[in-house]
Formats: sequence, structure tokens, C-alpha cells
Amino acid sequence: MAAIEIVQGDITSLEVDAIVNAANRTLLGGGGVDGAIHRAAGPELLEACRSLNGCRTGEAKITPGFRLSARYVIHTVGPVWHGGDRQEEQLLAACYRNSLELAERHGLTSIAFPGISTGVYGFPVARACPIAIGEARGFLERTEMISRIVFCCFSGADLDVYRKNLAAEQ
Ligand code: AR6
Repeated sequence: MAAIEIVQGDITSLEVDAIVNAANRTLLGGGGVDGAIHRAAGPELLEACRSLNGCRTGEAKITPGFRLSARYVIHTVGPVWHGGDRQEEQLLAACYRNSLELAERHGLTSIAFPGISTGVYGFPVARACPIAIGEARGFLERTEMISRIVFCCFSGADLDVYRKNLAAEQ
């Protein structure tokens, strides 16, 4: 049975085929979850990212996970929140969809996401969460390859938002 899970904690410790990085368009590292992933994966990750030539907003690229438990890192670039009238919601949905499609193309069965764009990029988590869950649900209905999608919340407040959104589906 394909499942959506929510957990609270550090995404770098999760044992899944791929963790998703909320990166920027350079793919050359940064703060937040991006910094944590690069620290945990080791300097080989930055070397691998250098050969990718950046990434457009809404798109996704894949590298090995190096020292992480996860075999791969899928790097995606979320939109900066400007109030909602610059296609932020569509671009965020594209991040989730393109990351899931990339995982499927690599034959992966489990994937964990942070709250893309909901940190420095300022996307309100209450608006981002239903997009994340909606894309995950839609994907699980279309494919059999991926059996586990984990949403990793860093804060208790974010965990509550995800819990409420999942409960509202029942
Ligand atoms: N595990 C899980 N979630 C985390 C972790 C972690 N170790 N650390 C932070 N978060 P952000 P963005 C959460 O700012 O908004 C970077 O500098 C955090 O609480 O990391 O997409 C990039 O290079 C929040 O809920 O990413 C870009 O320049 C979520 O991860 C820019 O930030 C995303 O917060 C991208 O901004």
C-alpha cells in the first residue's frame, strides 16, 4: 500500500531512497535545509552539483547522496513568495511533481521532502502544505513505483499543519 507519512526532525537522518533539497538556482549550497544536506553529505555533494549547471525554478536534478543514508539527493528550486500572483503555487507544485517524476525515472521507491520554499523563500506553510499533499496524492494514483512519500517537518508548528491537512482528507 502506497503511503504518505509525516515526521518531525532533520531530513538528513532519514532512511529513504532520496531526500529532496530545497536549493537555489545555482545548486551550489546555501543555508537552511540546503546547508544541512551539504554538511551531512560531505564535500563530494558540492562537487557533483558543480557539474549540473544550476536548475530553474520548479525543476529538479539528481545527485548521489554520498555520506547520507539516502542514496540520492534530488535538488529542486522553489519559488520565492511574492504574495501569490507570480505563479508561486504552480511553480511549487512543479517542484513536487518534477521531483517525484525524477525519482520514478531512477527506479526509486521512497522519497522525503522538506517544506520547499517555506523557510527563507517565505511561502506560507498553510498554502504550501495542501499543494505538497495534493501533488503526492495525485502522483501515487498515477504510478506504482513509489510506495513511500515522507513529509519531513522541521518545526512542531509545521507538523501540526501537515497533520491537519492530512486529517481533513479522511
Ligand atoms: N531538515 C528538514 N527541514 C529543514 C531542515 C532540516 N535539516 N533545516 C531547515 N528545514 P529553507 P527555502 C526546513 O529556508 O525556503 C537556502 O539557503 C525549514 O524549517 O531551507 O526553499 C537555499 O540555498 C523550512 O520549513 O528553504 C535557498 O537559497 C524548510 O526546511 C533558500 O534557502 C525550507 O526552508 C531556499 O529557501
